[in-house]
Amino acid sequence: MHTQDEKDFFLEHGYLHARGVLTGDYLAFIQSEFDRVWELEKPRVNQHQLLKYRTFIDLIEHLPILERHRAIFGAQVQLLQYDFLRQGPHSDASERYWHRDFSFSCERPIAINTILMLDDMIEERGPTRVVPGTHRSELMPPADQVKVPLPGEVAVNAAPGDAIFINAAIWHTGGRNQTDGLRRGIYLYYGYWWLKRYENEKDLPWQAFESASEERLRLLGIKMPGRDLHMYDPDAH
Ligand SMILES: O=C(O)CCC(=O)C(=O)O
Repeated sequence: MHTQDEKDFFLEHGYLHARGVLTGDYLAFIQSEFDRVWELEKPRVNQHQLLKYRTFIDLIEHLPILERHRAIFGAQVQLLQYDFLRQGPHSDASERYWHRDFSFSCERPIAINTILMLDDMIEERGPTRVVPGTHRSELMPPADQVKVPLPGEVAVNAAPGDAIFINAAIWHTGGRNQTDGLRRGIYLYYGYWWLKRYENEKDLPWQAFESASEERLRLLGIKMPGRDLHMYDPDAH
C-alpha cells in the first residue's frame, strides 16, 4: 500500500483497487507476452511455467506491486502462487463463484493476492467482485448462495493495467466473459515468508534462480529475511 490512506482502506475493507500498476509500453509488452506464453504453455499456466520466462520473473518484483506487499509484510514477503487467468470470448464460466482463497481470517492479513488485469473489466467481461469486510469473519460464503449475487457485493471495474489487491480471506469471485474479446489477468499471490507455498511440488524453474538478487531469493522462499525468524522487526523492509 503506497500511502496510509491505501493501507487503511485495504485493512478495513479487505481489498484495494490500484490504478495504473502497468502503463504504456510495459502494459502492451505484458499483454503480448501473456498471449505468447499462453500459446506455449496452455492450458495450465502457474509458477512452474511462468518462472521460466524473464518477463514473468521480473514481474514479481515490479515495484508498484511488490512495494504494496512490503507495506504489509515488510521484508517477510514471499511469492506463494502465480497464475494466468484467462477466459475466451463468450465463455460459459459461472457468473459468480464465491470463495475465499485462504480460509484463515484474522486481524492482520496473512496472504494477499494481486489480480493484475490486462483487459477492461466492464460489466460484460465479468469483473472481479468482493464482499468488503468478509476477510474478518470466520464464516465461509453460504454453500447455497455460491453462484448468486450477495448483499454488499462490489464489482471492481478495473482498466487494463490496474490491479486489485485482495486479502486472501475475503469472499470474492470472478465473472463470466460475455464479450467478443479475451478476459485476461495475472494472479500474483504473496504472503509471509514462513508460510508454505500451496503445493507439493518443491522445485521451481531453475531460470528463476539464475543471477538472482537476495531480494528475489527471499521472494522465492529460499533465503531467510534477516538472521532468523525470532524477534524479527515486522516493519523492517
Ligand atoms: O478472475 C477473477 O476475477 C478472480 C479469480 C479468482 O477468484 C481466483 O482465481 O481465485
